[in-house]
Amino acid sequence: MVQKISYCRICQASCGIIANVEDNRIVQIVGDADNPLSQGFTCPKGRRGGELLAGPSRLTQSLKKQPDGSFAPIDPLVAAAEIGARLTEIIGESGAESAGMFRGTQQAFNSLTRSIAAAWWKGVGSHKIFSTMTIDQSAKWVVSGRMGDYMGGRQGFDDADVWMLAGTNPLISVNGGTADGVLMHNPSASLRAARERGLKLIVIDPRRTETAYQADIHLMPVPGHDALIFAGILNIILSEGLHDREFCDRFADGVEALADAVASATPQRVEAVTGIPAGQLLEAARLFAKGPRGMVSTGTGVCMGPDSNVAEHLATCINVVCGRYRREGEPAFGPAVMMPDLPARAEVSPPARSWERGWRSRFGAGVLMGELPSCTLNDEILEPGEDRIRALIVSGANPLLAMPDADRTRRAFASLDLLVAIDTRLSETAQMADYVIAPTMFYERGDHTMTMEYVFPKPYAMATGPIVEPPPGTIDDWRFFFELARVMDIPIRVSGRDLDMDAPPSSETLLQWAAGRGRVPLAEIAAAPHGLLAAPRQAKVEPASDAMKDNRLQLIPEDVAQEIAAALARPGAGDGELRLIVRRMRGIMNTLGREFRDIGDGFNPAHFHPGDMARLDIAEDSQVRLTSRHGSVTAVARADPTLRPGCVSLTHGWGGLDPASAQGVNVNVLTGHDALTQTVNHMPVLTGVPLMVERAA
Ligand SMILES: Nc1nc2c(c(=O)[nH]1)N[C@H]1C(S)=C(S)[C@@H](COP(=O)(O)OP(=O)(O)OC[C@H]3O[C@@H](n4cnc5c(=O)[nH]c(N)nc54)[C@H](O)[C@@H]3O)O[C@H]1N2
Ligand SMILES: Nc1nc2c(c(=O)[nH]1)N[C@H]1C(S)=C(S)[C@@H](COP(=O)(O)OP(=O)(O)OC[C@H]3O[C@@H](n4cnc5c(=O)[nH]c(N)nc54)[C@H](O)[C@@H]3O)O[C@H]1N2
Ligand code: SF4
Ligand SMILES: [Mo]
Repeated sequence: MVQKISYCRICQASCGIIANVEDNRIVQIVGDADNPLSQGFTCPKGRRGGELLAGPSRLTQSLKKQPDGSFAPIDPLVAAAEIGARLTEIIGESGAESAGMFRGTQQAFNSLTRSIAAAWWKGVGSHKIFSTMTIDQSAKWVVSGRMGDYMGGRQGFDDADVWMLAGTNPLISVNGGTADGVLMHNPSASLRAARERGLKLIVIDPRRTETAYQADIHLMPVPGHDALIFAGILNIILSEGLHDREFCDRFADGVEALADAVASATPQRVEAVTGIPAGQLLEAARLFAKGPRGMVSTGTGVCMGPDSNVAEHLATCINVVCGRYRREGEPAFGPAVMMPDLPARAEVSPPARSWERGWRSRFGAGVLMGELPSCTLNDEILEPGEDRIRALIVSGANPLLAMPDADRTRRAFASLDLLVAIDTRLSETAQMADYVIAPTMFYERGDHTMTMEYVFPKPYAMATGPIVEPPPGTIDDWRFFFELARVMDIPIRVSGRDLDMDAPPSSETLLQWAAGRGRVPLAEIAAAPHGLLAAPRQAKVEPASDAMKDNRLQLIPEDVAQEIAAALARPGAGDGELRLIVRRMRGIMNTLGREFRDIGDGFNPAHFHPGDMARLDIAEDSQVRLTSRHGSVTAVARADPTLRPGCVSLTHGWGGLDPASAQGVNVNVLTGHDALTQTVNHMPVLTGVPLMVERAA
């Protein structure tokens, strides 16, 4: 048995690990205590990572769908040649826009795939590129696009006096919201330590989560009204004059108009709609405003609700009016080590509103951070039109379960002329595909943490080589895209270099080039086996540059003002109304990890407050029928006293193509496009969804 040092790539936390390897198999994974970022922490799914490589669900060869619907093995290079030829044919008939690409979470934790896939896609010339971000927290992109960004950096968690976590449960998700590395490693102990040094924690969550248990104030609202709650908090701060006037005068436009816009959100109104006692809201707003340091950060509970864009906008307004950013002369924070980075300056980068310029889809969607909203993908495939998507490449994603409106997604995918899934197992999406490409997995390939740097709490970097050999039939994700490009005669340019299409570089060379503009040479990073912490990039926040010094954050542009008014007028829940809310499981990463059958229940139960179960005469472990305006599923009921009454919490990522034999149910049968779908990012409502519940026969 040999011990190998590496890092886990199941999620963004990138925890350092030590693996015991025997006969090319990982038999045990433990946290690496010498890793300066994660310091020995791992989560249960990370410790089980080896099973994903060698377990029964692992695909070790690529597959091609046969006329009778079965799969037969195919060499990945032969598959690339056939797929490339078919794509060329479809594009020749219907134009470049008839090809689409969908990128998922597991594309993101692999430094080379995204850039090579993007370079290939540029040559394809289609705008139809989608990712899970627009069914996740793209409200953050929308806020930045409409408000602008302060470029001096956010205040940090380590020296904060107060922190507000809304709609995020980092003790399970290791994702403290706004990508600033809050509570990313050993979250439970880190939070306890922060509170011991005096941090005050405010949590807004309809469930008394693992995180909320540690809160000084836990606001437990009816789900789906975060916009009103944040408006209520702003109203208290601005009407009591608790805001940071100096920061506002220097960097923000529209403070008075914002105060007017939120004036109707009185503590009494917030209480009437959300059930948060008026006194508790006042206490939370004043505690946060007192600071003096610390931020509001939000997660999926806010970004997946109705009015998600304006809720996120108002949360950011709380940070702005309280001035919770690093000022000129304060210590700067920059996580970039291998990534090129902008210097921290006390200035504002103006709103870009990229979606208002350039190309627009026939469904009215503009381009947001280079991509189109995933909620429009089904229309792009199903609605007749000249640029209808006929061919779709799915990379590191399982949209059949992840996308809202599951039944329609399935119809859409079934109608494609070509569906290709690049996946390490026969996911639900792969099962429907014409070709399934079996890639290598983490621990079988070298990589570095470059693309994750922006979410790390410290300037940290690690490089790893492969620690086991990949199954012989597999191909690196990036290499498959390279092969498609070669077949389609598309040149690939990455890291400022044109690749020789007849002689692909090695992964090591590509990783080296990718990190070539970093401030620490890759050789130095690779020589630190446990990863390294870099010295701060820049000591202090610099003054504004001449070109940017007059820019200001736009707190309340016209479209935002209208959306605030609509959100604040939204009625509360009717008597006895139940609402579906989002939840994540410790042992599962979206749809990945269901193969660990002994983690959790092996399915996704529908959790109810015991009082609701009594009222509806639902027994523990009995079958219940959940019906929304989009569809119905039958799930197993479980009592969960941590929930606010009226909430039904059900994890996504379960269920399958055949409900009779699937583990759990697909919650996205209950979600979809409706009147509450957001402008700009077309974000659907995935939490706070009204439900009817009845006992199933
Ligand atoms: N174990 C595990 N970790 C994961 C993942 C996983 O699947 N499993 N997924 C990863 C991914 S892709 C992401 S995007 C992140 C997400 O990370 P988080 O955003 O932290 O996700 P959750 O832990 O579900 O926390 C969301 C919280 O919002 C609450 N909530 C529900 N509705 C509302 C509402 O209307 N208002 C408010 N204020 N709160 C509400 C829920 O009760 C829940 O506690 O996690 C990542 N980490
Ligand atoms: N109702 C509801 N829907 C949701 C959510 C919710 O909270 N509620 N959450 C949303 C969020 S935040 C997200 S991020 C999405 C997640 O949506 P996805 O990213 O589509 O979901 P995953 O299950 O993570 O899909 C990743 C796929 O990549 C495969 N994979 C693993 N390793 C590799 C690899 O090395 N290479 C390749 N090519 N493939 C690999 C896995 O087997 C898996 O099938 O779901 C969204 N959908
Ligand atoms: S939190 Fe868990 S899944 Fe994420 S990187 Fe760490 S060990 Fe892996
Ligand atoms: Mo996500």
